[in-house]
Amino acid sequence: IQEPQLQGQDTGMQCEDDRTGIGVETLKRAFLDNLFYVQGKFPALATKHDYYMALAYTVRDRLLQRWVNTAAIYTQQGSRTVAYLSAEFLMGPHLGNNLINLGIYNQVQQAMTELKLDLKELLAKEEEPGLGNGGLGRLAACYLDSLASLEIPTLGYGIRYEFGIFDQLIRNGWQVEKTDKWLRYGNPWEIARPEWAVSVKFGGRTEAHKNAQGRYRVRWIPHKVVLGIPYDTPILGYKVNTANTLRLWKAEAPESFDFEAFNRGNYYGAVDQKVTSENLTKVLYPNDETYEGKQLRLEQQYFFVSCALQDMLRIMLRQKLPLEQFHEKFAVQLNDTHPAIAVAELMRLLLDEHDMDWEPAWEITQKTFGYTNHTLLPEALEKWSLKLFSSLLPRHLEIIYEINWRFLEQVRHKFGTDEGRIGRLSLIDENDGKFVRMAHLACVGSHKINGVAALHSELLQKTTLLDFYEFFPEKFTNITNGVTPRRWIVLSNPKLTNLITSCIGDNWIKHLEDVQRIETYAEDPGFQQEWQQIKRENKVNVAEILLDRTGVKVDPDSLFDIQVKRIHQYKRQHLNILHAITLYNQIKQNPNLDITPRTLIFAGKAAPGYYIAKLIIKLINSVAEVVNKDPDIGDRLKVVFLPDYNVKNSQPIYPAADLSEQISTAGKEASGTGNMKFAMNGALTIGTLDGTNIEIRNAVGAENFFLFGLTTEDVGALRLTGYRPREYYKENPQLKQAIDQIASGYFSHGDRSLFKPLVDLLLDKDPFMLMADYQPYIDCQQQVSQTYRDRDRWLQMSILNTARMGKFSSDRAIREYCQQIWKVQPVPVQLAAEKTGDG
Ligand code: GPK
Repeated sequence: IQEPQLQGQDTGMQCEDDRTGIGVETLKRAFLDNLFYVQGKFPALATKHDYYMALAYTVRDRLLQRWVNTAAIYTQQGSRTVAYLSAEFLMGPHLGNNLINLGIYNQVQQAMTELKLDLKELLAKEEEPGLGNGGLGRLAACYLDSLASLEIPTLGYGIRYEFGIFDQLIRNGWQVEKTDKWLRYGNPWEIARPEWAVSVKFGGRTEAHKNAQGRYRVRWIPHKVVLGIPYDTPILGYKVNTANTLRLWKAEAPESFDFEAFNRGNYYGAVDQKVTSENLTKVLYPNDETYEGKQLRLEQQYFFVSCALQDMLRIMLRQKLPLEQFHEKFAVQLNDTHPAIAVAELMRLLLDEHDMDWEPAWEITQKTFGYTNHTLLPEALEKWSLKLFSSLLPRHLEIIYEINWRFLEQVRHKFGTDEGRIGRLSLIDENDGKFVRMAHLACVGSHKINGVAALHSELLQKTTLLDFYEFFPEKFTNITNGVTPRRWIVLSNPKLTNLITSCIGDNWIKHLEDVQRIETYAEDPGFQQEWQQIKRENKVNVAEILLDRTGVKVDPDSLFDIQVKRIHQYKRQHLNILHAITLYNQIKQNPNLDITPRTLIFAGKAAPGYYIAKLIIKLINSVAEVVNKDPDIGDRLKVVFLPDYNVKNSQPIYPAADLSEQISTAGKEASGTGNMKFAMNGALTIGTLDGTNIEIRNAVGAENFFLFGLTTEDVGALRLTGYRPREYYKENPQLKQAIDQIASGYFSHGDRSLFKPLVDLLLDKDPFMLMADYQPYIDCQQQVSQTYRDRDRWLQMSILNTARMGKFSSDRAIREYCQQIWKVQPVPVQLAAEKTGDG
């Protein structure tokens, strides 16, 4: 397909192609060429952003060669393909990652240096596509990296939000949201494919008709139609030629202009339809783990799911595959229930648009889908009121009723008429008002259902999805999450990468289990010395960032104690703050106290409508203000809130951590993935027995993990026996002092009303049991401080953490999905040049 090209070194004899060559001279030439012909600038007038764009296009050219070849091979071979459906893809900046995966980071760095440019500065110019809220969206991004690296044919399907997750400013200690205009300066990583646009229907009514064989069929007469335009981004694997596709859909009006309205003299009316259609993909909903029953959100979900399934049908037709083979061509994964309407939509497409009968269509549908559940929190479980659902998707509601009717018949057949059980299993919730339960639709319509950590999968089966587990236990499985070592070690922590590679070679980057081989150096003084040096340099780097962004000066020799993640009550950032206040009080009471100096770093966004989460941000900043300016405290304690946590800002953070805070109430954090990023980079964890913390602790060894707090069972038992948070407060003077200070305005210039809602919540209800876990947490932190003073012991623990994190590579997770759920095989891609071996 692609003409053969020279790779590698420039030789005097032959000249590399400017679009594919990777020698330093070629890269420089290609870069200047792109500056001229793409940006229309010469160096004297070029801005940093122009240089970034020129470099992005230079890298893109090298991606395209692999992308086009990959597409050709998949088309030729009709390869079985994973379709990963996700409302969120939190990709992070593309440039650095593509340099790593192409294996040209060093050449490009040298090329830029020779042109008197700083690669780091150019990397910093990229606006990241923040098309996700947190863990769920970032997991999708890590999985795309692993799928490409493992050479698995994959299409990621999602929404091209014009505005991603808001930018966070901190004003007077409060979060302020600012629109994320990530597309403002253009996006060099995407290519629009208007030729593959599809139509998506909404609203209206249905009517019966007879098909050619005289069988009843249903026709949907919609109220409106919206166009879906695909925008494709190449996803290159690590040091392979596989470049898969992330296909994101933008909504447009079918006719960008309503000429009838225009001719009637209604210019504004003519443009109106365009505006309302485009609203569909305007903005990402910024709620993490709470659903909001908004019509626009349901429209977004249906829109991208319908686009994706129609696109898959188009691919099948082009490859001349019969629709009966849909489940053989595509393994479709539902990333949570956001795309669960796909179950009904595939049925509709097969039945109504392709004239299939119910039974074969239903068999294909069930064999096609897998469903990943990401949370047990009841407020996150999506349900749509029948009123809204039927007005927007009347045909889908009919199909869901039919699915439900047939399903409940089977339930009756297996368990007899147990009305309680039937009510609990029904796809329709009739408890107060009527709702469609999306998790139920996903369970019934999928052949596999998985949780994201061992504990989480167990709890799913024992609680949230117990009735489904009893009905079809064989559908249930666990796939513990993972993260990609390419972005989260190689790109984020180049110094550590070089040290590890200098000891054991670079095979660990593709096979993270191999990193275990550094264990032999865990007690080697020379290695420890280098390990410590790297951690210190990474901390100095973050200290500079903190000074620049917050004005707070921190000591790189203090213990960097870091909690970065979405702000949520169940994640308990406020427990961490109670520890900060406790340390502060201890120093104030004993000004000569010889404590281990600490820097507490926080970052994370709160959902704009989540009042208590926003108040927690205000509390962190208020405590920081008092602690940081108190001369009695000095360098022994600093508290910093780093604004605008996102993928880009997080990358320097993980490598700089000594201590990783993973302190959710047991049973509430499905998995966690930040916990993995920290431990891989040599941070020790202080954590509860929750989510993947349990598996991390098993892997690194209990002696290398700081465990505290209630277990899931304890939490349940305590709740049953009657939990009285105020008792803990009354009986614990340190805790009482800290809470009283918050209540009395000590951190709020005497304002007693500011934090009252938070204080009342903690003392009266304390739904996440901070009061019960406070003292065990404080005691465990004391252990941390003690251990940190034993430098050699700490270093050994840190090295062992990195060495034993092999299991938590997303490559392992994806191999499990491939074997247990998707039944897909790798399809290696060779470039034409490699196949023919000529120049
Ligand atoms: C789970 F349900 C959700 C959600 O709406 N958003 C989200 O980020 C997270 N998650 C879990 O909270 C994490 O524990 C988990 O690691 C992550 O999904 C990926 O599975």
